[in-house]
Amino acid sequence: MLRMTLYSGPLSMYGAKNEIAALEKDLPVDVVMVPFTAEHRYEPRHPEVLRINPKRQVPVLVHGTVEIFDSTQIFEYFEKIEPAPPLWPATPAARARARLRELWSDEVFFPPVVRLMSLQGRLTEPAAVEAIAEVERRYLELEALLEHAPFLAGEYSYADIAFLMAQLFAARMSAPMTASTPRLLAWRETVGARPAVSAILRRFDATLRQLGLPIPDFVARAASAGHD
Ligand SMILES: N[C@@H](CCC(=O)N[C@@H](CS)C(=O)NCC(=O)O)C(=O)O
Repeated sequence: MLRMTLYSGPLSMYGAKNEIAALEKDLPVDVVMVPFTAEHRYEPRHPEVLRINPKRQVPVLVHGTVEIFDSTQIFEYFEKIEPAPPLWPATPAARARARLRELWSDEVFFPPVVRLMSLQGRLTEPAAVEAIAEVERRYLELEALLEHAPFLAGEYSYADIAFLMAQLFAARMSAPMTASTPRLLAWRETVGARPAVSAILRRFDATLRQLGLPIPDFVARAASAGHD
């Protein structure tokens, strides 16, 4: 298969979703890390990102003449060009549920985490307290879901990859999962132990360390497990 280029960022949650999926499917992907600093964030934007994505965001994928953006669109492309191992369930109903759960992660779970990004250091303010409470309610929803299945949508799928990354950012933003959701904690251990996932967690550990940013404990554990 022709090699492809994935433009991602060292701390891009959405790019990391695609990096994990590429590793799971052993796809011939070269990852290009766009410039990112704590001070200037994604400025200056990578020229290929500016050319291909009108939203000026990573991830962006180039595969021959195919140029696409958005992590979920890239998941769909990966699944078509390399169906094995499958990362969407087989039946239409199960697949629809998994797709919805993947969307839920980015568009329902994540918005309060985004709000928390500008509220760090002001966590006792009502807006922050409400955002953390909303994240905690979402964790409880998933805890109930995991009573019936080991993964978020039946078998391990893109839905698990998306939520693994989203909850990592929630943990970084002072809204971590806790002992009140034991099934969810066990789910994270299982997903985090997958080679494709732990490779990316180790990368996050190194980047956070380099930038002098706090490292969620499960990320540090995954990194130290990789060095045993
Ligand atoms: N829905 C998009 C979100 C992409 C996104 O928010 N990317 C972030 C990095 S994780 C970014 O490029 N942010 C810079 C910006 O929005 O200016 C996806 O799933 O790819």
